Amino acid sequence: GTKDMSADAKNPNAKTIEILQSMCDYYTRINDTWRTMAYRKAITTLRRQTTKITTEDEAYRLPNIGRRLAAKIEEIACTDKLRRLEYANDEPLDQVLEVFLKIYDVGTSRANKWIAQGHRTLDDLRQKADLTTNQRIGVDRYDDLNTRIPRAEITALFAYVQREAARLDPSVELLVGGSYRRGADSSGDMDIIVTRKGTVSSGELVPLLEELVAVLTRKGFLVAVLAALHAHRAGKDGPGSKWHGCCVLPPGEGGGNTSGDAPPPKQIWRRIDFLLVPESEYGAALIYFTGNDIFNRSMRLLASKKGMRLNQRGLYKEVMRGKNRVNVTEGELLEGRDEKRIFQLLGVKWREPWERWC
Ligand code: DCP
Ligand code: MG
Ligand code: MN
Repeated sequence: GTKDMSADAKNPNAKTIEILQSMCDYYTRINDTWRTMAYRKAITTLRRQTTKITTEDEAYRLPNIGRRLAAKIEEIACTDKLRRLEYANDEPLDQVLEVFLKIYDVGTSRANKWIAQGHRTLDDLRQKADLTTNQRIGVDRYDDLNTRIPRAEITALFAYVQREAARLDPSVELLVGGSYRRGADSSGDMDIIVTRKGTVSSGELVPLLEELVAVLTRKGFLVAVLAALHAHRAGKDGPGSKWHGCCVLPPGEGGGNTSGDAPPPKQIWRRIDFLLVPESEYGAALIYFTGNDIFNRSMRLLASKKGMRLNQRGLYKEVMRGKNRVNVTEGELLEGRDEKRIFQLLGVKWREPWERWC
């Protein structure tokens, strides 16, 4: 690590490079060739920069710098040191990072900040960290929310929701999208798409979902709110078009063990998402919320190659307007409500949901 020392000293990222170099030396010592290479490449990239890189996003946009390394670069730039280094000889911090990253709604930057503050276990976080309401749920229900949901349980949970929804409004239509619709044996969460004939905006479904959430909460089915309807900004999806939370099947509904002397097993909290979709956008929303994400990306790419645009609301004809052909509107709507028709207009053979794994 002595090469280019004089040049590095003049580099705006000198301090960052120096610390990354010590990390690189450490990884060389413990024969972690993969990380050694990653650090070497990142250092080379930083040497070429003429401005100081201070944020994770900035670093991540550069060549050969991954998310984790980008977060480390931000940490160094902000604190002039890397906590990771202080523990490099005795703490398997990557394992801590792995644990923290599986907390609901926690990303690399948040997780690394906790590590930098000295937290090493979920108990540390529970007792000493400043957690948001959602992070606390994610920590307290860590095992639950990282346990996959068997298909049969989703079927049972959905039957419960559908029964209550039909009681409130017989004309509402519910469907489970996501990996369940793709035929998965188990899913990370349950994605319920809610629609009704004749609707043209998701707002029309908001009162119904508010009622449904209230009923399901009263009955003990919904046990936590992670994203409430009103918490969503009015954006492209329309105001309050989704609700995220947790649910369990109430005891006596096949959820708890009601026979025998043994205490009922503790219910596993399951992630549940409600997505409000007007009938006019149902087909496009079905494609989007069925996924998977790779399949969605390839459909969008195909659309753009054909001068069209696909999003979760519809398939549009691209209209280029204004200076520099900056596209100022969504373009002319070609199709929104019919899933099969969207495939047709894109000129691709229909694929059943279970054929959309990529
Ligand atoms: N989706 C997407 N891009 C994202 C996130 C989601 O296109 N970044 C779409 C495709 C997904 C669907 O939304 O299939 C539902 O998102 P989930 O995160 O619930 O993913 P899945 O249901 O596919 O998988 P899991 O079993 O983990 O829930
Ligand atoms: Mg899902
Ligand atoms: Mn989901």
